[in-house]
Amino acid sequence: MDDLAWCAADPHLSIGDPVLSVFLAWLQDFERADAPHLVLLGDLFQVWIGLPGAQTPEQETVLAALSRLAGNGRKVIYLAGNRDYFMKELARWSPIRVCDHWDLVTDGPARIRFEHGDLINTSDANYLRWREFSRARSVRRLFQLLPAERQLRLARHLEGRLAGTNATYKTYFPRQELSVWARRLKAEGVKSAVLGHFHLNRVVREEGVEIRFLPQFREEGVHLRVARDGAQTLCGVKR
Ligand SMILES: [Mn+2]
Repeated sequence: MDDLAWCAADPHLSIGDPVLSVFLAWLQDFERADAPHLVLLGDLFQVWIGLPGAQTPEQETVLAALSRLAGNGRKVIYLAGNRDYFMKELARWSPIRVCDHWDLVTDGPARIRFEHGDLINTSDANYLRWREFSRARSVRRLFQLLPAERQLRLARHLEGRLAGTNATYKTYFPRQELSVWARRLKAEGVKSAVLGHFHLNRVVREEGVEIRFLPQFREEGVHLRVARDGAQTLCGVKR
């Protein structure tokens, strides 16, 4: 095995979700493979609150598996998505590294940028304000004062609120904003990027940057493997 990284996007796991066992089996496959990096492109759960008291049993199970990987020297990188809250907090009490974007350095000429993708549509000011507000430190402090079961209930409420925002956001493809984003990457010397969030299976070229939209783990049952030379392959997931 010469993979540098395995990557999955948008599992959107929920309580009692049958896809949970598929995801855990995939983590076991990753454990058996030699790849040093596990890159999770965000929105791993329907809603994930990164506070220690707010974890569902499913989240505890996944965290235990991810912690075991990290304990064995694997790097677990989490790109925060729009269903993820207070994830910087999660990075404080778990071995998961949380980022808004992250670059994989390959043996080939290209660095590969990984990002969830919800921040690209800069014309959706309402959404960006909501993302900013819901993740603010003051909001987190208030949230932390609530008992765990109220934290979870509020999480469900947030989920409902988010559904509307997300639907509006997904009704069109932000071609223009994507091009602005790609230009910035190019200026940073990044020529290749991987995005989740859009639930598309597509590779496009914008401003000379190759952008891969990684399809949803739960719907399409695929993940991405990146070889040491930077070559990308979409692979199926055992069900
Ligand atoms: Mn998303």
